[in-house]
Amino acid sequence: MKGIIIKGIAGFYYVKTDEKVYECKARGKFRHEELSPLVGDKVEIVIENEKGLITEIFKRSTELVRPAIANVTQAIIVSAVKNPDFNTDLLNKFLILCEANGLNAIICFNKIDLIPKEELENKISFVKSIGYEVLCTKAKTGEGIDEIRKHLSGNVTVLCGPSGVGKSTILNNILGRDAMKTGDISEKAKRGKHTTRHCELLEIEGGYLADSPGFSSLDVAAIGKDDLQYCFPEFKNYQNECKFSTCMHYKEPGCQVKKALEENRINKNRYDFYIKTLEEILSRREWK
Ligand SMILES: Nc1nc2c(ncn2[C@@H]2O[C@H](COP(=O)(O)OP(=O)(O)OP(=O)(O)O)[C@@H](O)[C@H]2O)c(=O)[nH]1
Ligand SMILES: [Mg+2]
Ligand SMILES: [Zn+2]
Repeated sequence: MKGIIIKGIAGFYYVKTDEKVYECKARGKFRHEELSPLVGDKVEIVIENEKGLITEIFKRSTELVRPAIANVTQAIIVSAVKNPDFNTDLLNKFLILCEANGLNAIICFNKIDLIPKEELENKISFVKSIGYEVLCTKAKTGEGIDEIRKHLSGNVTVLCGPSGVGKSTILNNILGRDAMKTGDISEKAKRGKHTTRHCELLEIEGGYLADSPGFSSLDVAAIGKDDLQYCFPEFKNYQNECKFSTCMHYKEPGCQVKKALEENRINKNRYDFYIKTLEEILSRREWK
């Protein structure tokens, strides 16, 4: 029987088939192959004595490490505009990972009740200048949730972002029921308390939507130095026009990306982040 893993907890995987959801274990061979089943995996299962066993994991179209989920087509990156504070570096890193995986990325600013309108407008124009779609929500009251719903049909979407930004609140609002537990953020540090501990796929609007645990760091070092520039969609109009075809838009002369930066057609924060990440990648690996 074929199915999709919708949840994994403590060594058990919940596999949805056309018939029903089966609690399954994974066959030992995966451990030897260092392949762990992920939520979102399409799998083959067999049922023996009422117990399910995953016997095969089909090839993944995408694979994220954080959150650990396979085969998603789209990520909604949830950022609270305040409480916890907006983290631009983390957003930039996650966008790189989305691009590297070929995922459609949408940015959702939540808790818009907590900052003045002008401040929100600044944040929105930053994201729009990169070229991504922005949605604004006040998940607590349901404001903006319909906009998110419109993007779900036919997609496998993951809600991701730091702890406490309101991912589970958004999901519950979309579903119209309390499917996931939500948690307060700490009064003092204004940080989330890592309420959600696992990824879980839920069927909605002819697609799937996954909640995921909040993360506080991301690693983009696995991306190749030559691939990094293609994770910045706003470079696209310039990167093939540089003097050198191998230009990394770093210290090379005749660079059109740097020219676009000087003329404010590329956001400085983003370019600086590109260079910072490139230097990190270069220093961590020996390129021969
Ligand atoms: N002021 C305000 N608070 C909100 C809003 N949306 C969610 N919250 C609150 O933010 C807190 C954290 O919400 P969660 O949905 O648990 O956050 P999460 O992103 O799922 O966090 P983790 O599961 O820890 O990763 C809760 O107290 C929510 O009530 C909003 O639009 N405005
Ligand atoms: Mg949560
Ligand atoms: Zn260049």
